[in-house]
Amino acid sequence: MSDERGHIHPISSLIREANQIFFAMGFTFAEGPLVENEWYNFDALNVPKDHPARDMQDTFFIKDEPGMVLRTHTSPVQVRYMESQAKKGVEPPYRVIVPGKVFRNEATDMTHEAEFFQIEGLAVGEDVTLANLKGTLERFLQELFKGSQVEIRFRPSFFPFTEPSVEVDMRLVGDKAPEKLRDRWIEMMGAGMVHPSVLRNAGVDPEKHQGFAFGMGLDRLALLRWGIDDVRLMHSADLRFVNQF
Ligand code: 2U9
Repeated sequence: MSDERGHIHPISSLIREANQIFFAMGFTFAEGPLVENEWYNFDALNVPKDHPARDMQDTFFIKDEPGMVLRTHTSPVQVRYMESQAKKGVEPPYRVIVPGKVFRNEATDMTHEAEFFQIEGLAVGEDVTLANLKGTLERFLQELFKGSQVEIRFRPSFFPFTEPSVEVDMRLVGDKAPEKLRDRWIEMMGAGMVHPSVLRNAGVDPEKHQGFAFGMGLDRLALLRWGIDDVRLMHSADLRFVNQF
C-alpha cells in the first residue's frame, strides 16, 4: 500500500545533513544567483578565456544577455562572499559552505545530468593549511557515513582556482559499510588551496591570508550513500523513486 505522507528528496536530505555537520565545525551557509556573469563564474576564479569548460559544449549562455551564464559551479558564491566581507571591512578568518544547483551543457547518461547539485566549502585565515582541509573532510565524511570507519587520501590534480589541487578518495571499512563501497577507494570530490589570484580577485590579500576549498557533486554522493544506479532518477519526479527514502 502506498504511503500518503510527503517525503524529503534524497538531495535535500543530504544538504540538510551537510549543513548540520559543517555548522558544528564553524561554517556558515551562503547562497547566490543561478544566473551569473562570466566574471564571477570564470574570470575571478582564474579560469582562462580559452578554457574548454567555457565553450558552447559546457556552458549555457543566456540568450540576448551578453556575458551572462547559468552558473557551472557554486564557486562564484564564495567569491561574492569574500568580496562582501571585504566591503564590510571584515577580514578572515571565516568558513562558508555553499550548496546549490549548477548547470552544464552536456549530453546526459546514467552518471551525468545537465543540471545537478553541488556543495562547496571555503575556509580562509592566516594559517589555514592542506592538513586542515584533510581533517575537515575526514570529519564530514565520518559523520555522513556513521557506523563505518572512513579513510581518505589525496591524489594530485589540477583546477585553475586551486594550487595545489587534489582529488579526494574515500574508503569505508567495517561491516556496516554498504557492500558497493566497502574496502574500495572511491573518488569523492576535488579540493585544494585557493589560488592567490582568486583571493586577490575577491578582495583578500594573499600575502596575509590563505585558504582551502573543496567541491563535490551531491547527486553522486546520494548515489553512493543509498546505492542508486542512475542519476536521472534523482530529478525524474517519479514518486515510486522518491518514496523509497
Ligand atoms: C573558490 C576557490 C576555489 C572549489 C573546488 C573542486 C575542486 C572540484 C568538482 C567536484 C565534482 C565539481 O560537482 S563536480 O563536478 N569540484 O573538483 N571544486 S576545488 O574551489 C574553489 C571554490 C571557490 C573561491
